[in-house]
Amino acid sequence: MKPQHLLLLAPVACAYTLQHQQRHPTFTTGTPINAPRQSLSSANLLRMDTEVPSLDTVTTYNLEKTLKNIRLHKEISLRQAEAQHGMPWKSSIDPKVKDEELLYMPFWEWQMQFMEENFTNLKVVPCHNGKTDFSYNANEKMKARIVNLCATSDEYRKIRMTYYDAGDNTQVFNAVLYPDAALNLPVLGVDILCFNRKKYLAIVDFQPIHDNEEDHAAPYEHLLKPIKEKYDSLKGRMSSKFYDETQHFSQQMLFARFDDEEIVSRELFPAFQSYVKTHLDLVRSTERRPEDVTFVLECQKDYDTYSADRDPATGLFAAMFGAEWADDFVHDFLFSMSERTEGGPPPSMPFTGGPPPGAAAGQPQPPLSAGAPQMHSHKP
Ligand code: BLA
Repeated sequence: MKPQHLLLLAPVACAYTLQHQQRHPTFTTGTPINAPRQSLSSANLLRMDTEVPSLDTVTTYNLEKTLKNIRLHKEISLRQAEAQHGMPWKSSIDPKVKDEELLYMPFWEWQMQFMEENFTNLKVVPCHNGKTDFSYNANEKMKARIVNLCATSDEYRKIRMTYYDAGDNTQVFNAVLYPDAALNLPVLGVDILCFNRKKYLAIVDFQPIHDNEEDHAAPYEHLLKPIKEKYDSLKGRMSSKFYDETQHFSQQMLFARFDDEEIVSRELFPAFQSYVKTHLDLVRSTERRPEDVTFVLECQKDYDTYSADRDPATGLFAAMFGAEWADDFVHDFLFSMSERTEGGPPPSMPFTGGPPPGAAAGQPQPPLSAGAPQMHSHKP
């Protein structure tokens, strides 16, 4: 989270900031503690957007927790936030699509219901970076639209969900759940895509925040193994085109490229449900260690930076919604603790989506956009 994320919550953020500044005079850019009152003006708050470096992760975490407990706005429920953009949609933005228009909407709907029924103190968080509202975007001409929801609960520091609908061309459901930072546990990641109604890609994983499983608060791969064993079509291996399978991916990742849509309802949906439930069980059964917060946040931040640098979707979003929106979306919404590469190139790779034939389970498989130039150069 960057200072600009707090702009929506400006009055309280500011009050808290000033109070905090008095205790920790080095907190911001060196503004004198007894700076004139004009530092409270909205003009100054907006200047924070460009002039103040990112808050440190622990300060941000504490700030978020404080803000969470203060009723600033009229709080809206998860269902109200969902309904703001007419979700769950019943038909595609592309009128040409006929059957099963929104292939992955049942994933969204089930997760919403599961969260409502099982998460404690579930609250909506604005999808905003102070400049752009990321909750919805559309390219009417290209017949593509995206909807995003962000929330928090006692169990999860950040929950985000995305549905991308571009008719038969592309359907995506993407979600990440970050455990509360007092829990040194893997992040739950979901990326499920369909291209041209022919090629399907699915990844669901407890994404490690450390190189070794044993460095987490509890081992977890043994919980996933019996689930994965039941689903033969989800035992594939990712390529090395975008990510490194040894970093932030577990041995028990569900991974599949396939061309038979039946697999979605027969295997992927129940497997996804089991992984989500098992993740919540893990979160619930793990003891909180407040002394781990700083460390865990740093690890989640590394995960964000790694993911933002490599996210193949940046090209897709740049093509549909413009390079600037895409870059901000990736760094300020999807992976909001990520550090941007200084002077890095703006996202420009057009998304090709040209699907390869399916490959056998257990073998690394080429990406759908094989041959396209890599988007982001990795940070040094
Ligand atoms: C691959 N994910 C991809 C690709 C796209 C997306 C376009 C490349 C497809 C290809 O050409 O083969 C799409 N990623 C998205 C979208 C969003 C996004 C639309 O973040 C955001 C809304 N990706 C994740 C998460 C995981 C993940 C949380 O965002 C982990 C579960 C995994 N996506 C993942 C992997 C690949 C991938 C591992 C590469 C597969 C491969 O190289 O074989």
